[in-house]
This record gives sequence, C-alpha cells and structure tokens, in this order.
Amino acid sequence: MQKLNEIASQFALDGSIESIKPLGEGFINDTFIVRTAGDAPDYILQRKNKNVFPDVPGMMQNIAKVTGHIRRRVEAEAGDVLREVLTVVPAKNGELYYEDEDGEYWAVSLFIDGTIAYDRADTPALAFKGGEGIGKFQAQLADFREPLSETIKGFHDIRHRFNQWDASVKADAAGRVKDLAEEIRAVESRRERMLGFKKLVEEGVIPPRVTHNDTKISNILFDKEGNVLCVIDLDTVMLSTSLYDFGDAIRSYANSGDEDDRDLGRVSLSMPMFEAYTDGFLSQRAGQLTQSEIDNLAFSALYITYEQVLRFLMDYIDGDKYYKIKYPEHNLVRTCAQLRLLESMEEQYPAMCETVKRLVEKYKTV
Ligand code: GN1
Ligand code: MG
Repeated sequence: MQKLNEIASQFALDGSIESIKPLGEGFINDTFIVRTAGDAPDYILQRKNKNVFPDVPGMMQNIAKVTGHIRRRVEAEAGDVLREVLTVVPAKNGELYYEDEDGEYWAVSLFIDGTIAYDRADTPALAFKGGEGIGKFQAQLADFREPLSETIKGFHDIRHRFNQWDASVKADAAGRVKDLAEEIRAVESRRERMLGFKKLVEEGVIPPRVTHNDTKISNILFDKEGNVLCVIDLDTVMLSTSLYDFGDAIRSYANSGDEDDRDLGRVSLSMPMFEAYTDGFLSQRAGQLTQSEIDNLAFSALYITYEQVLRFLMDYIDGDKYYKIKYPEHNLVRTCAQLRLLESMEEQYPAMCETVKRLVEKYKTV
C-alpha cells in the first residue's frame, strides 16, 4: 500500500489520495483504483505487464495519440470529453508512464464514475449497444493517420501464432503435450483454413484499419442507460483490421456460457446475440465497410475464437506463462470452452452468413 501510494504520487493527480484498491479481472496487467479526497476525480492506476508489452513507452504514445484523436471528435460533437473517451494522466516528470526502481511500468488514467462494466452480455439489447459502441469507436478512428507502434508483435496474425505454437509444442516445456492429443488435433485440423483467411489480410483484400484488438465486453464501459460510453483497455490499439474487433466481440458477447466454463453444455454461439451485436455494429459501419469486409465478417468470429483456442492451449503447454490463472488447469478449461464455442460457430456458420447479409441489406435501404 505504501509502495502503491508512492507510485501514484508520481502522477499529476488532483486531490490527496485516500485509498488504493485492486480492481477488475484483467488477465495481463494489475489494475487499482485510486480514490481521492473531496471532489477531486478518482483514478485508475495500472502496472503494465512488461513481459507482454515489450515497449510500454511506445504503447502509451499510441494510447495518447488515439485518445487525443477521439477527444477532438467528441469535442467537435459537443460531447463530454471526460466521459466519452479515456483520459491519460501523465507522470509529474512529463512522461506518459512512470518507471519504478524495479523497472516496472505504471500508468494512470482518469476513473470514469457512474458506469457499468459487464463480464457477460445477458440480453440482445446489450449486445446491440456493444456492437454500436465498437462500430462508433472504429468510425471515430476511420480518419486516424498517425503512425502507431506494434505493441505486441503479430497479435492477431495467425501465421505468427503458428510459429510460436510450433516452437511451444516442440519444446513441451511443462511436459503436458502427451495428454493433449485431442486438443492439438483440433488446432492442427483447422490450420489451413485459418491461414486462408489470414492471406486475405496479407494481400490487402481485407483492408488495414486502426482498431482496438481486444473487444471483449469487459473492456467496454456502459452508462446507466445502457449505452456505450467509451472503450477502455487501449493497450492493443494498433493497425489491424475491423474484422478482428468484430470477431473478438462475437466470441465474448454471443457465448451463451463463460469464456472459461467447465460446463460445456452451457457454451454455444447464441444466434439472437450474434444477430443483435451484428445489427448494432452494422448500424454504424455498414456504409463504410468494403464488400470483402462484409463477406468475411462472419468468419472473423471463427478466426478469433480459433486464435483464442490456440493461445490458451499454447500457454497451457508453456506452463502458464502468459495469462493469469486461478487454478492449475485454468488454461486447459479455457481452451476446451473456446473450442466448444468454435464448434458451435462452425455448425451455425451458414446461418451467421445469412444474418450478416440480411442486416447489410437493411442498412442499405435506410
Ligand atoms: C486478454 O487484458 P485482457 O484481460 O482484456 C488478452 C486478450 C484475450 C483475452 C481473453 C494483451 O485480455 O487478447 O483475448 O485476455 N490481452 C492480451 O480473455 O493478450
Ligand atoms: Mg481488459
């Protein structure tokens, strides 16, 4: 606590610190809420995981650029700049981060109060709002042209992930490969299909765009009316494709179970939730997406869910080095739950494509 206090006071905070407490369930960073006295705002303090993010200063530059861009848009539309976009609070030395004596990186942003964050979407209405929110976020960044650093190399690049995967399976660092024949087969049997999708990105058929890259529902803040206020956890904002954000959101919003459900009977792709999210997303994006993006929208959900299967399983094989876990088999449980979700998407893929088509038509005529 004393140490956290010292770290927080390296930042240009208003008001005196009253308490600092852990917040949320992030898999990567450590997050705290800093409460201050009186009317002064509260803050989010984060220890950025430098094993995951090798260039925290570059990452913080990205976040400052992107939030600056969105802030100008919100301002131009007379919106609330303190609530509709994340505000990065610099350190007193002028940097966007503070490096402590152990070489750990810390960053602060303004805490936005009166908001709701969800771990799961329970209603189609909420999924619609989520889709609308990410669609709006993408639209706000559509004219963003500044260079951004690649905060995690090859983040949604399945070709790069396969290189890591092949090395992990070969190294078998935790001696677990022998018990994973079925799961490994599930990854391998889909390799070519996923590379086929990646090729469309590599050849520019699917255009590059600046996007969020981690659009699970817990990274979105909603207001009391259920509208998306702003998108948080901007660590992975970088040049990517609009489809990865869509696919990752479907993986999260349209799962009828939990990401790490032990009860696979609960896990499936909910078509009403898929439809609602897609509807909200297209309400903001139908006019700007290219035909190739629309044609591949549904598949992006399979691609990102597959990538997540691979990443959870790879971390399990590596001996749980990347994701925070709550119990020893957690990454394997996550793998199985995401694999079940992928299978459910595969079963319903024709219906998913049909739904996208129908909704695109709807927004063509309005
Ligand atoms: C991680 O940081 P968090 O918990 O929002 C991960 C995502 C995964 C997600 C799975 C930087 O997100 O890519 O999809 O867990 N973030 C990073 O829930 O690897
Ligand atoms: Mg997060």
